[in-house]
This record gives sequence, C-alpha cells and structure tokens, in this order.
Amino acid sequence: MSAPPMSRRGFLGTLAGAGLAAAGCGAFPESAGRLLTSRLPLPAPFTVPLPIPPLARPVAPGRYEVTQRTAKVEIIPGTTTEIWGYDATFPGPTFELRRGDPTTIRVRNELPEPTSTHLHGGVNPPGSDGYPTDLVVPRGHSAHPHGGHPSHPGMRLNPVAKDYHYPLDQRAATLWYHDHRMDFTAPQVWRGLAGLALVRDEEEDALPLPRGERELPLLICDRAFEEDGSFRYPRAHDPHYMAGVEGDVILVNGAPWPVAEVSATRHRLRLLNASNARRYRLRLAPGGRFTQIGSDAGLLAAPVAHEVIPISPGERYDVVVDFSAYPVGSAVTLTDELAGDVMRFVVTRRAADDSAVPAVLSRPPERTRAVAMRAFDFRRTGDAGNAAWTINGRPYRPGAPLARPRLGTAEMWRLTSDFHHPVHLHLAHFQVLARGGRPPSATDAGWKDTVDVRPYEVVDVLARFDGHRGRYMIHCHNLEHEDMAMMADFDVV
Ligand SMILES: [Cu+2]
Repeated sequence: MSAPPMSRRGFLGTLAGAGLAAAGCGAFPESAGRLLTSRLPLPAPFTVPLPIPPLARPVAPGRYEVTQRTAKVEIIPGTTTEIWGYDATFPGPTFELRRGDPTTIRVRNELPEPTSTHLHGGVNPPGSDGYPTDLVVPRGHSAHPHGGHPSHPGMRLNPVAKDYHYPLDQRAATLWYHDHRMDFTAPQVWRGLAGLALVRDEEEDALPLPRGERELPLLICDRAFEEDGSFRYPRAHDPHYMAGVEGDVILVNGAPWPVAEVSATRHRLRLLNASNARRYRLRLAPGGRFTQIGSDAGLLAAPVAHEVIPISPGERYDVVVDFSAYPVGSAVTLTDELAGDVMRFVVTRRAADDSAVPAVLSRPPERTRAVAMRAFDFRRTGDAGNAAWTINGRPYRPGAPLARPRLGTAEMWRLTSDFHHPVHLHLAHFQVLARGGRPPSATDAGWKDTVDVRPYEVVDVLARFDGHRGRYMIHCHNLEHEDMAMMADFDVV
C-alpha cells in the first residue's frame, strides 16, 4: 500500500476525503477515519442471521477463565478469516455479572503478541484496569514489543495469564471489554479482541423491561477484508491512516449486515459502537423511535425518545424499540445516516407482550459540586513525519499524570478538540454539563464514560472519582488516535 509522507495538506485532504461525501456539516466531515475497501465480493445485506455471542460460563462462583487464541471463522460467507478472540470467538463471550458479586476473570494469552484487557466502564482497582503497559505476555514471547519500541517505564509483564479482579460495586450497565495494549490497541481490537459484559442489579430486575430473547446486545463495528478473507488493516501507525481506520463492511455481533427475526413486541437493544474510528448516526427505516433507557454507565432516571442516535467509538445506548408499531411481515432496517445499512429486523409474528418502559426507570446518583476545573485539549501536534495526536500538547507518557483528582470528589473537566475525538475516562463516570456553551444534547443524557467531542467543540463534563485510588487514564477512543499517543494518565489520590 502506498503511504506517501504526510504533509499538512495531505493530512487535511485525508480528513476531507474521509466523510464529506456523506452528510458533512460545514467544513468538517461527520466521519472520523479513512476508508479501507475490501478486496473480495461482499454478501448482499440482510442475508446472514444475527448471531448472539455465547455466554461466558463461570468455572466456580465468581470466577471465570478465558483464553485469547487465534481461530479461523466464517464472517464473509464462503471464506474464512483468522481472528484473535477471547475464547477464540469474535465478539468474545458475553459476561453476565451482578452488582455486589465480586468477580475474577483469568485471561490467558495464547496469541503471538502481548495483550492488556480493559473492562470499559468498570470501576476497578488500578491493577485490574488494563493499563496499557500491564501486559499479559504469551509463552515464548521475548517480552519486549517488537517494531523497535523500547520497553516503557513502569512496564509490568505478567507471564501467560493474569487475574483481573472486578469488585462490581457499580450500577447495572452495558460494559464491554477489549484489548488495551500500548501502541497496538487498534490492530489487536481490529483482529477481534472485544466482547460485552452486562452488569445487572436489583433496581433493573424490578423493571418490566423486555428480557430473554427480546433483549439483544448489538456490538457494531466495521472491518475490511483481503481477497483471501483475512482482515485487511494498514501497517501499525501508518501516517496515511492517522485519522483512523474504517472498513467498508458493517458487522453486528461479528456478522455482515445481519438480519434478525423478531415478534411484534418491544425489544431491548443494547447498542455498542466497538469500531476503531467509525461514528454512526443510527435511525430506523421506514421510520420509528428509539426509547433510550440507559447510557454508558447505567439506566437513565427517565426514558428519552430519539429518532437518531449518534454513537461514537466506545459509547453505548440502551434502547427499547417497539416492533408492534410495524405490520407483521415488515422489514425494519437499522441504518446509519452516514454510511447506509447496519442490520435488519423482520417482524414475523404477533405475540403477547407484558413488557413496559416505566416513566421512572431508576434513581441514578445525584451530581455533586465540582471542587476543581481542569482543561484537556485533544489536538494533532507536530509536523509532517513527526505528527502525533496529543492531549494538552503532550504525546502519551506512561507514569506522567496530567491530573490528580481526590477520591470521593467531583471535578469539571473541559474537553476541547480539533477533530472527532470520542473521549473516554477510565474509572470515573461523568455527566455532560454543556456542549459548545449550550445545554447538552438529548443523547448526552445520563452517566457516561465516553463522550463524542466533535471538531472545534468544547464539552464540559462533571466527573466523579469514586471507588479506588491509583493510576487511571483519559484517552481518545478512536483507537488509531489512541495508539498514536492521544492518552494521558490521571492519578486518583
Ligand atoms: Cu481522537
């Protein structure tokens, strides 16, 4: 693949080419990354059934073991793709966890490269947070990341396996887990290292929400494929793909543009954008509404109806769709305003439905007063050939925290941006206070851990630092930006 040295003009050209054709607003594309196209014939949309990831099974109460392995799977019908998967599946198994039931997950690494597993949205001690240099190193690996990268200061090498301890003293929410290895998160997640973890609690159990087969986790991501069916991805840190990598195939739960048969009843859809760089604006065709019941970090106080859900990498929207609004026999397509089809539901039959979306869903924690205000500027710095994505002008340096919030306090963090940067905080959940000096969008509601900061936007969030002292991170969840240094530590003291 040709990768000419990146001039500023070339970089801006890359950005403009990335998404202006699709619903660009003003001078900036709605889409973040640069498109990679597949080199094999692609299936017609809505022909592959929607898979549901298998449930992880505990080996003892509160204890799981999962092995990261390569596997050959059929993603594009008639071809095989080598994946790197938790338990050799993509997405990995779904963990069903409960508030108040501390859980240990042993991750064994039988892949060719080191990994670090981050439970996204988890309120976990720092040693189990999936810090990028806290690595599980496979047997026989030389322990140093290859490619000429020196060993990072503070690097911790866990041979073969590591136990991640999750106290689960947190509200019911849609969490997910994925690789977080220093410098190589983007290619390793692209190969398949991601899955869902659903935390449940009594507050949620008491609600008459759709459940069982009417509760569908939808892990949405994009990929591109080589002629032989393998995943297509640029070489790591290719400056030509500095904006981020997008594929031309949309996968839901690992299947291309799948189709699911549903009864004409309410269904709960747990939407996760697990893409490296792609943002979506999700809609229902031929029309319809999503009733949002939860955000990244748990149930909303009250439901909110949306016609469009903008979802950036790392974000989750917990929604209910009432398929009784469509005649039996209808096709209801989940579409992306920016790129087209995502998946389809076919309403096949009527059925009894005793579910409901109550007007009061939960009593989320109240906001508390901010004791400090800090600013984090997400920006590209440096010249061609030497460019990096930075926070406050600094490329990531492990062990050099940009902030030291106090445990048990809340702070107002002002996030500013030169591009699309989905900003994620580890440990701390936050509420959006303002977007561009105005009240937050309806889709910013609730407690979150990831927020879409768009080009030249200012987003103020109120973050609570609860649970644990120690070293955590703030970073861009565009995984190519993350690997090109757009991360920073913060220490909870
Ligand atoms: Cu970014």
